[in-house]
Amino acid sequence: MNLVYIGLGSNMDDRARNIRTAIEHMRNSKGLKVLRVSSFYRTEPMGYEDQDWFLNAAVELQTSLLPFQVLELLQSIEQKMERSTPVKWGPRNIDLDILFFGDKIVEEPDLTIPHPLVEQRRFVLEPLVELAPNGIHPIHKKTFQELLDELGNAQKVEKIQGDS
Ligand code: PH2
Ligand code: MG
Ligand code: MG
Repeated sequence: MNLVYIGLGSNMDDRARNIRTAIEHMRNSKGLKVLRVSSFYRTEPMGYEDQDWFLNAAVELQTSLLPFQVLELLQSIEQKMERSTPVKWGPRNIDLDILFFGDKIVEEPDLTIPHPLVEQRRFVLEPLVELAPNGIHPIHKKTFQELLDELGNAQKVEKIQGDS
């Protein structure tokens, strides 16, 4: 069994609904057990700025599947939701990324775990720290809380109260 953290993001259509639908699909996926869901956060777009703000969240799940099997499940959920991504880092109705997979380190052409940009992204770290402040980054050997403290709050991220 591994504890796995998934990052969810959406900045098209009904963003909260898209995130809730993706979580429902995860709950219905054989082999994934959704344990906890973070609050939802309104976040400034990063990488490609000329687009709407995102809604981001994180999910903690338990699984005995392999990283590539979880990746496949997440991709099939994105496909079911007719994910559209015309532009790299551009607008998308749903994005599901594996952030951490227990303390596993995976470096394959199609899959990098931990997610290589975690420590640069407040929109990932805020929801993650809400779920697991003492979680450890297996490469940097720092807690998620420490990564967030080091990153600071230059990127705008607002927790949505009472709406997850
Ligand atoms: N996802 C990206 C690029 N930029 N910015 C925010 N705020 N939230 C995201 O989920 C996001 C992004 C590519 O996946
Ligand atoms: Mg992403
Ligand atoms: Mg992705």
